[in-house]
Amino acid sequence: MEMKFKTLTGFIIEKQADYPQASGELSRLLSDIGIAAKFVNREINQAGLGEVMGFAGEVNVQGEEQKKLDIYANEQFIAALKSGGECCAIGSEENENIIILENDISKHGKYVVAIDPLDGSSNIESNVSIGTLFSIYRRRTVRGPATLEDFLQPGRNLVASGYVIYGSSTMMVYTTGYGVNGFTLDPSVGIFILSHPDMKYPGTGSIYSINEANYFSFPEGVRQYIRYCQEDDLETFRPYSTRYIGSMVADFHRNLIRGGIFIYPGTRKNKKGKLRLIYESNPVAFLAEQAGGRASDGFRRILDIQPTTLHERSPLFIGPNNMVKKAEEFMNLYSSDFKIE
Ligand code: P6P
Repeated sequence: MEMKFKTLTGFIIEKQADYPQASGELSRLLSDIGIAAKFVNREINQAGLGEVMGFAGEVNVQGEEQKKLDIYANEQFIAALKSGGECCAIGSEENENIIILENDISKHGKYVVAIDPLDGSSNIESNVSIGTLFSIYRRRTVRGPATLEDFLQPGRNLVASGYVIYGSSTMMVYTTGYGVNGFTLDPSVGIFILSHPDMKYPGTGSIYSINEANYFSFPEGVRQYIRYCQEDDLETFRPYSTRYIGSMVADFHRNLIRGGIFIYPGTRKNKKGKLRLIYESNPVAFLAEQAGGRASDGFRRILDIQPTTLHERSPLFIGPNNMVKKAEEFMNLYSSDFKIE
């Protein structure tokens, strides 16, 4: 009897021929991420039950209280990447400095991985979907341990990126530059199954996602765009619907499927906004472009931004092409002083 579905592992191997210099290392790396995701998924599903909930009493580099699941997720992805041997260093939201993997099999790894192990974790108690974000680069340094230089690459150098969303079902969505594919975890057998082949933004969208509580600190271009979204115009499906859950992976995933723009802009106080360029904006920007969409900081393509530090922030405007372009029009018209060179 023939299996009627494709598993993540089978799909990765099948698509391996797409990768230049395909030698299986990237396939192994993606599989390692899938394995760690299953362990994190199990803990999240039990979080409401066990003593795993609640604060771990430690604080991460962002100065935020760390929940135990943050730490657990970080440890799981580090362990999986260490054991796989394809990755020689990790940059994580939970660690101030990069983690060099110097065990015998990892130190020769060709890739470095940037991760946000559990984005949106403040939503854990309210059972809102949360996610893991990952970005995979080829290391730039040629000998010795990896360095920060291996992570300070513009997103256009990404070899692969993706996320795991832990929600009503758990999915892994990723791209290697040849389209976006989504896999749903069948927890009864512990395998990810291809459920969303070749994901693309719908032709146009009618959702806008932004934390409007910050309205009065937004640039005028963002305020004008919000008013544009709220105007009556049947031809352009306005007023749009506003949807914002405060968990970027969940907001991005819904907007990718139903068609919508997500904006986390800079404000007068924080011109670079809140989201982190290397392990939050870049991975979803790669996915968005591969799904026929667009991602910018309101002016510049996200994937062209040259990072200067591991945890630097960037404003994020991401979604269907026409929606992001419209928002950029308002930014150029009203808020060119927010341009970051
Ligand atoms: P705010 C979660 O903490 C996060 O980093 C993203 O997942 C989310 O989009 C954003 O912050 C929400 O931030 O300021 O709207 O609560």
